[in-house]
Amino acid sequence: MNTSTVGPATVVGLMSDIAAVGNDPTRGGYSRPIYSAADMELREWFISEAQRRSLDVETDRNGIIWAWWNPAGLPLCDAVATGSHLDSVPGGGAYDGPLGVATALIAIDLLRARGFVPRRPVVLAVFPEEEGSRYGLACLGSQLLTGDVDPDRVRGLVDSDGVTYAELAIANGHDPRHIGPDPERLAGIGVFVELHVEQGRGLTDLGRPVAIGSSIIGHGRWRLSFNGQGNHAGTTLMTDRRDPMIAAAQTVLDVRRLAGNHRDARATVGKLDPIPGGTNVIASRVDVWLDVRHDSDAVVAAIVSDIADAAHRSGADEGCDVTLTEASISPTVSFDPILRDRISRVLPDAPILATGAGHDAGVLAAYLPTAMLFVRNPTGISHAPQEYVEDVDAEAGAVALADVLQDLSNR
Ligand code: HGY
Ligand code: MN
Ligand code: MN
Repeated sequence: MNTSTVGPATVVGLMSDIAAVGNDPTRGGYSRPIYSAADMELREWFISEAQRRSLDVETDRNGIIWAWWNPAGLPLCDAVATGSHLDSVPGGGAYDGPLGVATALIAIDLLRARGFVPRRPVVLAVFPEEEGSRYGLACLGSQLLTGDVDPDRVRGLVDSDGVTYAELAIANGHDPRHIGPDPERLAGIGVFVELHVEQGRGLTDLGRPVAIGSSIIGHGRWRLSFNGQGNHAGTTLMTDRRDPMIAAAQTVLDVRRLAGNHRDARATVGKLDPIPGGTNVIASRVDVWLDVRHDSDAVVAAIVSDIADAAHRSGADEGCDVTLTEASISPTVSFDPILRDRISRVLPDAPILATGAGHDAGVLAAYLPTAMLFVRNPTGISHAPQEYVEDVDAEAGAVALADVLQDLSNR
């Protein structure tokens, strides 16, 4: 509940209301995986804030929360949608996701204060598991909605504790048998605009508070598994080892080297999991998660192929076998140019910026006109506690989103 009792609600006020939810004392920042206590608390927070605003709130079979503002009682079609996600990466920043959700709520307040009555229904959406932190599949909720991911595959996804998505869904009141494409709901959305903290320094360098998105570079996630021979750290001579950690370590270095062969490519190993993971134990297996991005999908494929070849060579040198599994892949997305230009007319001072970060908007863009707004992040850092938005820019984002929603829902 917005604790600021004086004056109208603000983005800063809403963000401060959730500032203590999901703090991660070990990693710093926030850890809010799907359906964790923190995620559930944020979902409840959103629902109560939406209900306080007399929005009609529902949670669909994919766990997406929809909050309708439809004061004219119009048919729920050709809706103007906005929103984002509430889940986070491990140790993530405060703004990645929640800024777009909080700003959407305040944009409705601003439109009401203007006395504006939309001539299209407006709906706020909160998509679950955008980060894919628990099940490794980015934009899980929006991909279920669109049918971009197989529901059977999702039901069987297993988290690091061995909990399947189906078990988690049941534990949180959702029937996993019903997850999957929702063409009717998708057809009811006419346009989607996602506001998000900028995950870079573009706006800081340009000295502007808000930008319009042009595109999302292609990106994918893979898991490399190096299988060797587990053994005793003290009784196994160095010449008698098949140590997957050696091959994995060499591959991490090769990832950096091979990405450097392509201008503007990004390749990252942010997660490495030795099994069993004992200090005095030679690992039997090491899993390495790879994130590769580039605005050419062919370059992404080429880099992954080069990394896989290098990994197999390093594995062979160490007597280990190597498997590569694709977890998710998203092609480069260009947002609808007509919508982008229309929004640019509404926000003439907003520069047009590409992003290297994936978003639910990137999934929906294949099905309906979609746009993004970015809000300045002075540090340019994201997926880390140093992610930041100045108060004045947070409120500027709400005014910009309100202006865009007013233009789009005024017919
Ligand atoms: O990984 C991404 O680009 C996004 O933050 N999920
Ligand atoms: Mn993110
Ligand atoms: Mn995000």
